[in-house]
Amino acid sequence: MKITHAEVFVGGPGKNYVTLKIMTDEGLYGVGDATLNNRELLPAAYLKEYLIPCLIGKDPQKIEDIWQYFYKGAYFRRGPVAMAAFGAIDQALWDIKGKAANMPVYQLLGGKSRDASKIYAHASGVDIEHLKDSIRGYLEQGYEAVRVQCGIPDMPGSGYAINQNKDVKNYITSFNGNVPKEEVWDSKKYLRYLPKMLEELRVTFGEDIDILHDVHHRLTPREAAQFGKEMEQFNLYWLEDPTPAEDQDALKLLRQHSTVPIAIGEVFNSIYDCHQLIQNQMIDFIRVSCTYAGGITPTRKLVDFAAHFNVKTGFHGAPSHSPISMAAQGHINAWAPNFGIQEYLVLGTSECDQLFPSDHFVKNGHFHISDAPGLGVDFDEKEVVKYSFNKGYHPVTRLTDGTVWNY
Ligand code: GCO
Ligand code: MG
Repeated sequence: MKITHAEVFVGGPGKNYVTLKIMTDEGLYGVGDATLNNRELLPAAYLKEYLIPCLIGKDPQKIEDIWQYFYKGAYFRRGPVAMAAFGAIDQALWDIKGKAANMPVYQLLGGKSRDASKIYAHASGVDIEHLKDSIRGYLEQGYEAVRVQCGIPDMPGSGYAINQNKDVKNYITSFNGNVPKEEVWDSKKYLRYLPKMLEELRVTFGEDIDILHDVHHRLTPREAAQFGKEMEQFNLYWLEDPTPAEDQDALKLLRQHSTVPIAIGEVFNSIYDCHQLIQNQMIDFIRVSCTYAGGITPTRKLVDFAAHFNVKTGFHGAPSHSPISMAAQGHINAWAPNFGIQEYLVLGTSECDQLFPSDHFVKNGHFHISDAPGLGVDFDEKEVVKYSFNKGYHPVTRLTDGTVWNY
């Protein structure tokens, strides 16, 4: 089998999905997701200008060899742009291999370890009453786990990921013009309010619901240690990104002071970014995504490595991931012996389903993977022409005195 051509498409309903389609001389094709949120044109250009020309004529069955060829051949290794581009190629090749074998990808990985994989939804509110309504909405749909984010009193327009306009796909992207939106942050107010918020949620919703919370890299190591200690009483499923992920020593203090489960990794691109965190058991959940971490091939190795140190998966599943990478992660989740939970944003608009048709489905807070060969998700080229690229940015955060802080 040979790769004859490959094409990159940018666009989607409310999102600039970057979709790669790889075609072969046997008529089989595969699809992959290279969407790098708010920097979408970069992996698209990397694919078009540098990678696709090297793919032509290669045997798509040699997934490992092709991955090594691009990773080692790049010389400048890792980085989100390159890894998202490699990730899309890798997903598309697994899709082709599954179709050629007439098997879903989870079978190629070793078969199912569970019938369906637990997912968590994003509940948020400008204040606690809105947050509670948002949580109720998910509980009514059968979710057992929710991430909770709430506006902080006296800190207007801030608090990470507060979905003010109920637009699930876009609340972390500012599309307003040529520069990013700016937000204000005050850790003191946040640290004072969060215990009150969680106490009220436990009183209202009881002990059974799994509660997750994302700090989004905003605390100093000392603040995180104090906060983690305080969080123990609320029995969180996890506390995410308490400190900026590139300062891994920051976690030592938190670990010494608290047993709150820690989830980190959405900004990591490879095992080299987290092998020490995993080996030293500084985290409980690894949150890489199959796209930004270079595809199924390296992610599978990372998951296996983590299993030896009792670290579970909790893959990133923000709205920027297209249904293709969600499917790729769905296959890994179905197999992984150390699966924990999957972040999942309900993209299920009819436009999105038309662009990416599939039989995967969500029911009662669980992701059910289809038995279709390959990744089990298609891409409709006729649909994508309806969408054009819209530039967006992540917001920039400043402290009240104007100092730039971590978004
Ligand atoms: C999450 C994340 C995201 C990021 C986003 C950045 O836990 O889902 O923190 O929402 O902010 O992926 O592009
Ligand atoms: Mg996060």
